[in-house]
Amino acid sequence: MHSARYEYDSRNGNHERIDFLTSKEKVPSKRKVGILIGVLVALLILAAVAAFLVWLFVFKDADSETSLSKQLSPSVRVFSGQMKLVDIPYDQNLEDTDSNAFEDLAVNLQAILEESYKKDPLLAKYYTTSVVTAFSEGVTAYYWSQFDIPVENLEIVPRFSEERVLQTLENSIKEQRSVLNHKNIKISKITASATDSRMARNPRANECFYRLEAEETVKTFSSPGYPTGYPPTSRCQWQIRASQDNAISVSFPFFHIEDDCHDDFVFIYDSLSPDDSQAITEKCGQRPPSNPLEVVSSGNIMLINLITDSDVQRPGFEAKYSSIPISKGKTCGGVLSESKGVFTSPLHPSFYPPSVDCKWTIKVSTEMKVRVKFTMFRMKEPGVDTRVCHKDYVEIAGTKYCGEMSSLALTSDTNSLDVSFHSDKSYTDKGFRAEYSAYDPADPCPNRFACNSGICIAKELKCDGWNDCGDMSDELKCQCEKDQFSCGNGLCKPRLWVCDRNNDCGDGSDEKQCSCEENEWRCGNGVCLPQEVVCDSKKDCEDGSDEASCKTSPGICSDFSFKCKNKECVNKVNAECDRVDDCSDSSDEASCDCGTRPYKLNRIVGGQNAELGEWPWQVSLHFQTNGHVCGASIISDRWLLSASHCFVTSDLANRVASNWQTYSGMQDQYKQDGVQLRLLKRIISHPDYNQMTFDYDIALLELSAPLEFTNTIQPICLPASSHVFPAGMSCWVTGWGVLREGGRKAQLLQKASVKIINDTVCNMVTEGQVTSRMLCSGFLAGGVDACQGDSGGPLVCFEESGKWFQAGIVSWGEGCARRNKPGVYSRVTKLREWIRKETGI
Ligand code: 4AZ
Repeated sequence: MHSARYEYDSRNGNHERIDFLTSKEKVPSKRKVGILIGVLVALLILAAVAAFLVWLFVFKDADSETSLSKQLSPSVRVFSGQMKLVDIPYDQNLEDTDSNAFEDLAVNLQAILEESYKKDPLLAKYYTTSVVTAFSEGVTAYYWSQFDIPVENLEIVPRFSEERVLQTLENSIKEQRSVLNHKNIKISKITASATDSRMARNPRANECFYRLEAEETVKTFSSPGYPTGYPPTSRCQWQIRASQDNAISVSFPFFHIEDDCHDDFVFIYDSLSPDDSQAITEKCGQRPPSNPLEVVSSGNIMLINLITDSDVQRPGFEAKYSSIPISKGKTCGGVLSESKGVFTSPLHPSFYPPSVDCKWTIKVSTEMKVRVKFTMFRMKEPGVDTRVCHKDYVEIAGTKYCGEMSSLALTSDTNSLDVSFHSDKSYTDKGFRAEYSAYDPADPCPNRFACNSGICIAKELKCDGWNDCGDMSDELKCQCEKDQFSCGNGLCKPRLWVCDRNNDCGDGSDEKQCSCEENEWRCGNGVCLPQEVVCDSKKDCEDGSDEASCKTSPGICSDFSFKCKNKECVNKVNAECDRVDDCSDSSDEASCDCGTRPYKLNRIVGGQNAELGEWPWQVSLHFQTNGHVCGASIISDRWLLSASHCFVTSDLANRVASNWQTYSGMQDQYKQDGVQLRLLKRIISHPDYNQMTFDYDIALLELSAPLEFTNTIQPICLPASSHVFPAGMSCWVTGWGVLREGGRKAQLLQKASVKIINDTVCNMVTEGQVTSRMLCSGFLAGGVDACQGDSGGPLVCFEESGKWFQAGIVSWGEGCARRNKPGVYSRVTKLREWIRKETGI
């Protein structure tokens, strides 16, 4: 650095004079400089204060206005559709976007579109461009048009309606037909739908744009970057064509796109333009191999779009495509005259094609009637009122059915029944599978009870307090038995459920005449306490029910508080992993990578076979060469949770870790795909496990090598010891245990929905054999339960947070699925601290 002024005069190239100050000159100026600096600093401060005040009162508001307008962005409105051209011979070259034929016709049509928009002042003002993207036989041209509305005119966006655009185009076509038009091009029909601007692509730009020819032999294509991951801002399009009289079938054996459809999605059209009125489906998320996406077009064209906008990279998809005769997707219906059989929507379980109508006439012998039961029914379409079903539907006896239905069974009035199926031009789905049978009206359900809905159920299920028919007909006109309560609405419910604070009758009558006064609280065990005991952060009821559902009592620690890592207490029900930071150190939201299933699953009606990936924490424990013996659950990549009674038996070999094999990711005992075998390093049985009473029936299994989490292998969330699983909550138990008492073990993983049973009731029905380390779950009516071989497996409950938590471990019960003998489970919340102590989890 120089200590003198040194400047260069660029004009004359001479150096200016350099003055070195002598030390003598410097001394007297020191005070002067000091004063000068002081004055300067004071002035600067004054100026800064003034500037701040001026900004505060004059510019600040204006400034925030400009920053607001900065947040707004111009609106891009895109409409797409197709036009039918008259008197133009179809030239194969039109399929090639680089050909002159394509270019000529496209340019002319684009000009016609532009001229049409000019006839509407609003559209004319903001019109930017039109692009013809394809032609197909007919001749049909596919196009999109774009309008850009600047920030200052955003208020007019709502006026850019589909109707306005379509009306303008239709009027213009009419006029042109009567007068002369561009190069004698006649347009007979035009459509226009509002379209996501991300799907408006120029095929000549060629970037991630593919033209495919579907043939009889199956070919494949995949998303960019598959399987490593697609780029974060992909705008890809696949135009698929097949020869005349053929339709296009596309299936996705692998499909894994981001879960949030706003960011990333695949949109499939029964057209060559992204025209919503001809959408087949929009999908995102991940699909298991058992539920692949399979779509079929109605004609010989299809458009597939992949739009990605999220930073989270997913593998993408692999697709197989081929042509199938159009008739294949439309052959359906006919006369069914066997005494029983099955029929399905076209191409089921693939999506049915758009624009199909079928009618089945089921005809059985004259003295019989027809029963139809849908074992799967899914005809969902966005924006459809399922009471009206104005789009796709199944029609039986004048009633239309659509949407997703878990149970649909119908009977005929005569020996014949017509079933019609209709799919319109847009959105298709998996359709249905139906079983029909002939029945004798004099004895519709031999040795069984006939529901009004037409189905037959076991006689014992009549008047048992449960809606087994699905239409309540098995619970009406019941003579309640001695051990049953007669509800106001005519239902019978077990007496034990009266005053258990669950509205079991449905009309509240079982909870009405409970003995507590109005200003009193009734504990789960029937004891009445003053209302003030509720949420006072003290456990007043024996079962803690007075504190179980309190929102907050800040700072106070009780047995019902969630304890943060920093020892803070949160008095909120089930605070852990609910996506809200309740602890100041966020420890309630730490370790929450659990309890989710990556696969989007099929929902098949009825049947208790679990699907692959439905219970990804379920483990099968095999002992020596005996095959499956017990269940377990994954709680981390190194630890499994199971029941002590699987290991602590009279046979000491059961306690030896090396005698066991653990299979994770399994669904079918005979299939090894995606299954991870791990041996055990250590078995830790609870030291207080009691072989007589099954108290503390819990064991931790340390794996010899860590698991690799996949779509079918995931840990379950362990509840905090303060977690509440209220009585009446529906949870699920899973396992390969025997299908009935003394029966065979299951080959496929089974699932059963069971309800958490009130502790008092649990204690009564087990004659006092349950300890506080146990809970009951199931149905007092019987029929659904865990059984031998399910032991050690998990009882899991889905929480509002969107995660699954393990409430219990299958432990014991008197027989299986017996009336008034629910399953007994080890209560995980009570054993939570022991798990933490042993594993650090
Ligand atoms: C068992 O033997 C067993 N009904 C497991 C569960 C139940 C009964 C028996 C519950 O492993």
